[in-house]
Amino acid sequence: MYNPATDRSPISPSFTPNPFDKYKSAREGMLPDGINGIGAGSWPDRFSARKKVGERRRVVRVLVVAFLVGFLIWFFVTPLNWTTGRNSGELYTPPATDGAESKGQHETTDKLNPQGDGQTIPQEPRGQVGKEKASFVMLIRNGELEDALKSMKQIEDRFNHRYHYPWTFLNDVPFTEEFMRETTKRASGKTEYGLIPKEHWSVPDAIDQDKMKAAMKKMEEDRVIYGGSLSYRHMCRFNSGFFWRQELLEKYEWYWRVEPGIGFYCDVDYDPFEFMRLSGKKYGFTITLPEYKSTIPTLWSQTLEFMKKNPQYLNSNSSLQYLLEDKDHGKVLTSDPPPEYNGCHFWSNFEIASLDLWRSEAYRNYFDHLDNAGGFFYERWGDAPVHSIAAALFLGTQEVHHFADMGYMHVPWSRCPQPDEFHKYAKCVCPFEKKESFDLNGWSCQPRWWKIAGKEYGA
Ligand SMILES: Nc1nc2c(ncn2[C@@H]2O[C@H](COP(=O)(O)OP(=O)(O)O)[C@@H](O)[C@H]2O)c(=O)[nH]1
Ligand SMILES: [Mg+2]
Repeated sequence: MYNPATDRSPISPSFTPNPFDKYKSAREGMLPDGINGIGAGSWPDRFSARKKVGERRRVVRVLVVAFLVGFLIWFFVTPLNWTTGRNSGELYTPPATDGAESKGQHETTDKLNPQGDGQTIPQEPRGQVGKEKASFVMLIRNGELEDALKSMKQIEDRFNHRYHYPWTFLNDVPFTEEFMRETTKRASGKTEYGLIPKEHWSVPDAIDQDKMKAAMKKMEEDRVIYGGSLSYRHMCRFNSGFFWRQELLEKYEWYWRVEPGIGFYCDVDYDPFEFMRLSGKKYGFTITLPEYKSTIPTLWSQTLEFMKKNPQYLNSNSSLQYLLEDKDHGKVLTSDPPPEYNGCHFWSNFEIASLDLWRSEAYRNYFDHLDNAGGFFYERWGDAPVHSIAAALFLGTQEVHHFADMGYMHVPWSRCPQPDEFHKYAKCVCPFEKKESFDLNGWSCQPRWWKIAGKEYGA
């Protein structure tokens, strides 16, 4: 089986010699001293030697020198032409913001405009090297551009500059031209920008708005995190039930969720999408922790109700024990009294996962059940516990993967691999002591995960 830890390619087996050395020895003696400063021998020696050269050889030498000088002039004067030559026909014109948006989606930015009317951005060819049908996905506001670029820079430098996977950006309002231009510049793969359809980002008719507002007010008074925010509720419901239904994502099988302002601390010198496919994984995470119970008072009872009606969706090799207060509970949900949820979830601001997991009948039905129950608005259900409960119940434990080799930070928690080898081979630069890694924090659900899934190398 593919193991990124042991199967990783050897890093820097030896230093490559300075590539210019071979040119240096070839040039030695060819040009008189002073032209490039690396000629051998003293000038008088060479002068006396030249006196012995016949008239014909002298002419040949003059021609060679003239050719070389001409070549050097051409070489240094024309680089700009080279650049435009490479880019001509590949200029990006930012999409017009008027009628150009079709079906709620922005134009894709890999459209080329050789005339370059309006503001143009030269682009390198953006051919994908990675073989999987996969994309980065970032739900983001225009105002978070700086933090988006920080996240992208790290993911590109640590991984994607070798694979050129595309980036898909989603927003509930149109992206600004600046946002599209700057993120396109930062991506090594194609970029696409989607405007979320209104029905994926609004309060459903069935929701009693007065009841919702009263609940939000109460949660705000109780200082529940994001308790009074309607946009946060839209975001959580969207990430639970709709991001994977966006038209731009239809062509993909895998996604890597990226949030603005994250830290990504180690090289990834293999393709995690390919790894997921080859090893039969469906959901990958880096950090696991308990949810604030005040945001999900009835999420678990609704889940039990759904599972009672649909027992066929419980995987025979589920990760149920990871979710339960009583770690010795076993693999049944129908006990009396019913098992209690401990709040553990995979932190969904990072996810590498299969889109088919969310497209499955089990998950669609689960989401519909939760949506009808109204807890995204009357409470403040997060997409993280919703995704995690589904992944833990519907998938086999072996289909869920902890990316133990990845160093990751989303405020306020961060983790890094523990073994020194990872810091050496994957060039991890973690801005904290290894012992500060969240996996070792008393709040982390990682030990629970390790107990049922075993420790991955690198943890
Ligand atoms: N377009 C858009 N994106 C949002 C909105 N609210 C949150 N997001 C995005 O959703 C993700 C999660 O939101 P964030 O504020 O980071 O929540 P936290 O990580 O739970 O603190 C981030 O990628 C945000 O950029 C919103 O109202 N509109
Ligand atoms: Mg965030």
